Amino acid sequence: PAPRTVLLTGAAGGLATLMRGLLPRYGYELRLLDLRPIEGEPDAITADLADREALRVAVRGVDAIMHLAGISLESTFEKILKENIKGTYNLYEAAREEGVRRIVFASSNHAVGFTPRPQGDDPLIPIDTPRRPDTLYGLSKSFGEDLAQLYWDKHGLETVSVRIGSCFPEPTSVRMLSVWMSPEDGARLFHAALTAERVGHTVVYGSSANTRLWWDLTTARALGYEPQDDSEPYAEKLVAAQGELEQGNPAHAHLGGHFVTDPPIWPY
Ligand code: NAI
Ligand code: 15L
Repeated sequence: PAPRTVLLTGAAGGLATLMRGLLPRYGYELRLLDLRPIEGEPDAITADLADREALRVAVRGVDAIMHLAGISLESTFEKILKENIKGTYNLYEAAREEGVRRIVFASSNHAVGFTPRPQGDDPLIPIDTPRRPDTLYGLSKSFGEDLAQLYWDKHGLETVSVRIGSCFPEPTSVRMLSVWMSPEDGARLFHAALTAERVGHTVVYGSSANTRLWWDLTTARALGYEPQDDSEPYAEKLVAAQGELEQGNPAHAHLGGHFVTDPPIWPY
């Protein structure tokens, strides 16, 4: 049966707020969880991923989990360890203990961010390209993907790991013309990830059908995802303001963009 009740972690965040507006039209009942209270959502669960007992109660009886909670940019190792590594582990343990069958994990392009971007006639980056995190943040997403694989192999808990590009209402940089996922396509992809049959652990890139796309959407399409949007209408304005990506500029030469060259955040 198609999942209906979905626990959305990180529900106060930017991406989850977009999805809270779009997913109900696919028939989902969303149970919300975040560290922060959510205005206008008195039933939302205010809990920390560190609280194992609260997580067990939160996941009890849901058909699936969309795991978006965590730190969404580079941070210190201590914070990444607590929120993204231990937090994701705690959620998987709660899901295993309560018999939840599927998780959709918000991975990130930064798990492979040090991969050189395709230029000219280069082929699109395949989903099985070796992981090359560009940050401790990207490393934590790499951990999440491996955790998902372990829980599938050992416990039969399914995951779709979505290496999201940039899911915002509009692309705001020339790089984003390649990696953008429109919110509507995001909802399409999450819906496909929640409903496709027998996914085991499937890893997909999350983006729209951009003219300047850098990576291969085959595994996402195999879930039934059919992207409808393309960032190209935004290109003229963005390129006029920022110029095309420069060859030989390391911040322009990799999938992860400036995450590759940003200085580490200390204490590393
Ligand atoms: P965000 O930072 O706006 O939202 C994250 C939410 O998680 C926040 O509301 C925060 O309070 C919550 N959170 C953090 N630690 C928590 C904890 N210990 N317990 C409970 N809640 C906690 O980030 P955004 O942009 O909404 O991203 C959502 C997820 O998608 C993140 O995991 C991010 O890494 C991933 N992602 C997002 C992309 C995007 O384009 N927005 C791109 C790639 C990945
Ligand atoms: C991410 O993983 C971040 O969570 C998001 O805020 C954007 O920076 C995105 O990647 C990106 O690569 O643009």
